[in-house]
Amino acid sequence: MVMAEIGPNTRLRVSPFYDATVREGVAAFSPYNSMLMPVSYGDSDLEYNRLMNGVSQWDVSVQRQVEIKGPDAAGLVQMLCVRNLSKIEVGKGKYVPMCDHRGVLINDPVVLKHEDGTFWLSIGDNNILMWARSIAAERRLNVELREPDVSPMAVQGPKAEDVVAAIFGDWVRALKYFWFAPAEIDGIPLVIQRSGYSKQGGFELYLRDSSRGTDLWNIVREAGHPWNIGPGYPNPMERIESGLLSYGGDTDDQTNPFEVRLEKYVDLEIDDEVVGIKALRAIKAEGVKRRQLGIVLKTNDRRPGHAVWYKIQKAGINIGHMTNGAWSPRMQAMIGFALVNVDFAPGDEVQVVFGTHSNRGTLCELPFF
Ligand code: THG
Repeated sequence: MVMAEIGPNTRLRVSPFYDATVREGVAAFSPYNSMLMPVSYGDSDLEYNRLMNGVSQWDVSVQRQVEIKGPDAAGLVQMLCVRNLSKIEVGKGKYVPMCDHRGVLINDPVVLKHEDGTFWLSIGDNNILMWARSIAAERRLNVELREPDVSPMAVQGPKAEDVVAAIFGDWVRALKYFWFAPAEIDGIPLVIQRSGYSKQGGFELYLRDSSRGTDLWNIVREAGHPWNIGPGYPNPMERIESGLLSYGGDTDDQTNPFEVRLEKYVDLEIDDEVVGIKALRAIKAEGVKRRQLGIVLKTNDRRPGHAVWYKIQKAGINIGHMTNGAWSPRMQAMIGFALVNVDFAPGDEVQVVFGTHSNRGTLCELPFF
């Protein structure tokens, strides 16, 4: 796609790490939550290898926070999420699907419980602050909703723990998956969580003072020098190999959690007042029509990222879409996610239509690794 520049405007929020990423040589951005997320620094193989074998630092401030506070906070968070959160602990995050009244997936945030009555939803790409406000108002709940001054930076890869421990101390090594704790460095307040959108391990540093973005970036960069740290981003090659879902990328306005492998995060037994739960029970009873599988293409052409979903056909009949794809260094093949009719199964040979020509491919189970 040929793109012109984005004109000056006040609707697009600038990341606190923007200057730092420009200095790192950011080569492309993707729009996300009315912000820009770096998605390339010009050498995708290097950026992939850094994540797989070393450590990379990512501007993921587009993962905005929705803060929910007050006497009814726990109640509202549960109404918004189709996973049972009655046992969520202070200091621990959980990955949770959110649905609308039709049972359609509208986000898949990480929920952080800071204390009784204070939560953050660390959201994917859409306006959950607006959604949460309207649910809270319609149900007359006693909560305060706002976006706090919080901007996550991810540090990901097998050496991420060494880097984060070099900055904050060895206590971070004891943080278990999705647990978080407050911390400070050079007067910069933040929250450190063992989390991040890759399967290579690492942390997310939730910056709590947007005036200190460049400072925090540079602290991580300096500390990571011995491990050859460099810039990265939620990496399409790694995340597709690892089977991580991209809400809005691999889902559309009809997709329910069962179709995209999120069933284990859905608790159908929870209270009827949870938005979408009745619809999900009905969908479950009826059976889903589509499901997400992997696909391996029989071509060695490395294709750029998807700007559209490509049709998948069997004997000339449409059976679904390839929603995203990337070159897989570990498979030495083009791989992707296929959202297909449930009549098709791993092992089936299909055709993917790319504009004027098509490629053969084989459906497979997810994750690839
Ligand atoms: N970190 C934080 N906020 C986020 C994301 C993140 N907000 C937007 C987006 N990413 C939300 N989507 C996801 C998707 C997957 C995961 C986290 C957020 C994830 N999944 C693991 C998996 O699927 O294996 C673990 C899930 C589990 O079993 O608990 O981590 O990345 N702060």
